[in-house]
Amino acid sequence: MARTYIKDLKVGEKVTVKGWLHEIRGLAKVKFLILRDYTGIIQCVATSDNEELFKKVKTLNPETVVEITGSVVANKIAKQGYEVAVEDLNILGEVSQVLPIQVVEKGDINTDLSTRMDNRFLDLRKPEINKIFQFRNTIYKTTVDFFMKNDFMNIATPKMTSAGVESGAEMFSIKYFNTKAYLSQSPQIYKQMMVCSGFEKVFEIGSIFRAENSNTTRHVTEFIGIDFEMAFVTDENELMDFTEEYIKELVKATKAEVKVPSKIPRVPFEEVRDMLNKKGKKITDDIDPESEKLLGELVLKKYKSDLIFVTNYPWSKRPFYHVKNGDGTKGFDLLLRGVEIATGSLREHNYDILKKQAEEKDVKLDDMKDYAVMFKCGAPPHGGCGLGMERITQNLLGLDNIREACFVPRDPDRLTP
Ligand code: AMO
Repeated sequence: MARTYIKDLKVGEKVTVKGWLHEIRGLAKVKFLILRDYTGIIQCVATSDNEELFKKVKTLNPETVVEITGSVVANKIAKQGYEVAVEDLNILGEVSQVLPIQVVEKGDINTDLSTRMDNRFLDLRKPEINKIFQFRNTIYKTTVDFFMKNDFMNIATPKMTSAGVESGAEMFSIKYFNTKAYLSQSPQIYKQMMVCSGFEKVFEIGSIFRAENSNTTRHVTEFIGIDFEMAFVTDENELMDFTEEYIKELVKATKAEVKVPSKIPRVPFEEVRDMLNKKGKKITDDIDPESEKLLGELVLKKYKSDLIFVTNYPWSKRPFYHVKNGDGTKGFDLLLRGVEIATGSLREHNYDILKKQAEEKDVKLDDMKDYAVMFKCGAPPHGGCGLGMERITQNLLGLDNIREACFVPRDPDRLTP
């Protein structure tokens, strides 16, 4: 018999449902098998009237994978108002050892994060954890739809590279035949290359690797970057307008509880520094995580917004490829409740200026031949932005730790499972 998904059950039908035994409850003569598939949860009832079946049911353990055939019958007491009266049951996947963690915990999840991540495939079976990834899936779909509808070309850039351009973001080295390569710390070079290749508007959703030995609630060593780059942009406000439109679509599609004003405030770094200094947080040329948190609170109070663009960061803290703007750059960070979720800028496309800026940062542009040549063969003015999928998921949902938003996280202490 063809399988019916739990979400499609209708009273009066004879069905075969398949899934995991979420819970087994029962009395001497009746057993309630709570079955879970990826569309929902349903109560299935087996009674001792069918002796052979009941004998089998009594041996079952939670998380066994089964196939149940029966009739969907109305029952006011059941959660959905109906249940499946079990007529036949087959075991498709046995549970033959003690589960390392429970899928159903009494009350809130109280298994510690590290044990949960050690047993992530079981942890992900928890309906409340599964929901995080349904949410993330909505972000993914909205992102693809948004860029496609705006005529962006989806690009795929190499993740094994010979060099990077993100100063401060350390790289993992790998053996590449007889030479050394690095895992990509950003598609920066290649998204600029694709713009210079004439695609004009490009985006990528791809893996990014950062060898940052920092154990925080917002850093992982591998994450999914949402990167875009656009040609013929001459003003960083255009980039912020576009980023803002994208974020608004995400908030709308996910129904995230985030305060977004009609226009997200754009506040120069200097003003932000003053706001924080007034509150006793002495910052000079960068905002530390503690100050970012306070900033989130100040912004909410002052602008009634959970989001803020901080513009014109000091040049000393920005990469060489940003367009300079006095002592700062024509770039921005987007902060959500104080946590950075995006960085973007206009890119310097004049070769001579770019070379000089690179020198200021001790970067030898001409050693990066494949990058440098693009600015001598007709590079359009351009700019772009990079966002972190897990940071967005974490902070739109208000999750304590970024690892909760990774299917299988990687951090300095975790290379398994
Ligand atoms: P940046 O280095 O700021 O900019 O990275 C862009 C965004 O990626 C996310 N992110 C991270 N997420 C999880 N763990 C990490 N260790 C981590 N590091 C960064 C953040 C961040 O805002 N090339 C530029 C982007 C550009 O200018 O287009 C870049 O890589 O959400």
